[in-house]
Amino acid sequence: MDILNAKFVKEMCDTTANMYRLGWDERNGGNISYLLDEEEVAKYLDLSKISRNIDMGFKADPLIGKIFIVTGTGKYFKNVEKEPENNLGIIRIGKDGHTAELLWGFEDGSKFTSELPAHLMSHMARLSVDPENRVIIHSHPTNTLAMNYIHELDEKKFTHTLWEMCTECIVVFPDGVGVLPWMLCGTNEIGEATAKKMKEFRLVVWALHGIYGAGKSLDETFGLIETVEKAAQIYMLTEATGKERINTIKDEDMVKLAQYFGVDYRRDFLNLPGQSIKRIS
Ligand code: 2HA
Ligand code: ZN
Repeated sequence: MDILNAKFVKEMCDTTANMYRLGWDERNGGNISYLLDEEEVAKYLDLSKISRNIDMGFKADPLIGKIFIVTGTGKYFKNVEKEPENNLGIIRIGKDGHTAELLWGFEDGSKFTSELPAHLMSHMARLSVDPENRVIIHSHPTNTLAMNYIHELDEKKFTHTLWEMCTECIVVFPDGVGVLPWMLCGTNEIGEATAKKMKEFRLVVWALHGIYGAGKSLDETFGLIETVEKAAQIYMLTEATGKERINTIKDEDMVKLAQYFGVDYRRDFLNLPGQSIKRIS
């Protein structure tokens, strides 16, 4: 079977194309990694054939034998749909824990995203708290980034403002948004810091750079980032009027939403008495 017809390749093409058209992933901005089911990949590829071994520069022992489809370094989301075989690659984490075995893709000689440490370390962190996690997406969504320049970069305050901007925000990301200070990207250090946040949050802002999202599917993860970006857009649009926001969703209303939809939200991110405990459960 032709791998270009595989659902996971098509989904990667669709997601990168959507993100590019939304203006979130200029030039080579953004990267995606998606943990695949070995049996599904075996329908398209001979898993004993390794086209290249590439050192990752860090250890990912808990992921040994796991297979990911990932975007390539220096590649443009704009071009993934046209040439998936050059812009995407399928890698398996080798037995030594630090080699990526290339099973397909990167046919022009390129390799996986420079943000592989942040991706794989985030996969390990999310899988340790949610065995169903499959996807990590990094992106540079415009309004989320703009908001970084004018809003305090405090996790509680940043999350609270986003929750206030759209009624459904607290339902979509009840665990809130983690925030990392500006750090050098592409390094193991930012990878480790991101993964630490990912134990608590499915969304992590990289200050003045972009955002990381984690989820069970490409759709779910994209939807998380899309919802943050929509809230940030409302924030930026209302800020730009120079007028005071005289109507806001109140903390009491957020509690009603969380209770009605049955979500386990960050109580300590609201400003209500008796809400200092982190979780309902
Ligand atoms: O891969 O977005 O953070 C390009 C980036 C790096
Ligand atoms: Zn980036």
